[in-house]
Amino acid sequence: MLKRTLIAASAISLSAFALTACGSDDDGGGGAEGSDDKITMGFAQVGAESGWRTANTISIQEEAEAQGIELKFTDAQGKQENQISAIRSYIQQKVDVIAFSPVVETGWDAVLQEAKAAGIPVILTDRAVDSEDTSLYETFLGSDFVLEGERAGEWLVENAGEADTNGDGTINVIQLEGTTGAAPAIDRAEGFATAIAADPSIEVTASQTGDFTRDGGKQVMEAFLQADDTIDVVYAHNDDMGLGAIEAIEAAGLEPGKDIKIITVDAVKDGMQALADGKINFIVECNPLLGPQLMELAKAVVAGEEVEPRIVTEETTFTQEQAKEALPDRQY
Ligand code: GYE
Repeated sequence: MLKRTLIAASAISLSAFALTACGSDDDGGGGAEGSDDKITMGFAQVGAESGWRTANTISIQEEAEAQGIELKFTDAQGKQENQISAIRSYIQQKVDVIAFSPVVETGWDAVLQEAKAAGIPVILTDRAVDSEDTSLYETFLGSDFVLEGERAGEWLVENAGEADTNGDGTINVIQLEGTTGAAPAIDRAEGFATAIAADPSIEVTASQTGDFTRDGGKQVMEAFLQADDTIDVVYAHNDDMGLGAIEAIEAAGLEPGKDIKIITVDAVKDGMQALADGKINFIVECNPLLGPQLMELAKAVVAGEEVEPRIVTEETTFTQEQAKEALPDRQY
């Protein structure tokens, strides 16, 4: 019911926009051609922190082009305040639809209220917000990060014997967390903790953020290796941090994948190559190719159609053998 009223409200404001837009010169003519029906999307991206993010950005840009959607794109360089200003500027420019991938989960209500008051529909893509008011966005398209963490933990439970690399009967896990406060960091930690609770010999002995970057993963791992010589397993919330950890492990004279087992999330090409090479032991896939679904959703919400409030992307997992098979056809 509420949804219908909202859609009606945004339809009215869109047609008001069409009437006034010809006189507007505030966006250099971009989406302001009132007569043509090309959709303008404002997209506020997190940044360029990882291979996953690069693949996600390319997918969005290519698909906007392919589907004839005019894309205004900003890179927030990992800062929430930059994303908020980008969204405010899209509201001012009266785009038809705003999509964004929130850096962190909290602190979005005010700017989303502004978009709603302006009648501009918002689509969350990749990451969620923790707002109670679900009328502030049309839908959330992205992965189930809790499930991803569970898949990582279940693999470890099933392979606990071989993961006890120093054979002392306990499996000490180091966790490299994603960006603090980001949905995938929170949820991947939660899902993993739930799954490993099935085996009391598995314990997360240290956990710190590497900010989803290769460099962050490397630095945190260097510090952990100096402080602790009983590490059996690294669980990294993304491939890039796992790849950084591999560099630190090799620099310490140890063999990644053997002396220390490594589990990561994403399955981007570099991660898959390291998995096929035996340096990573297991990867949980997280699909970055959200462009096609996002553009379809954008068209639907702009047309005032009702869309599913939550769309979960389909994903799998990869062992070393499966990575060897999948690598030749891997797109990203
Ligand atoms: O796993 C990580 C990226 O939000 C799912 O962000 C995304 C995560 C992805 O930086 O590599």
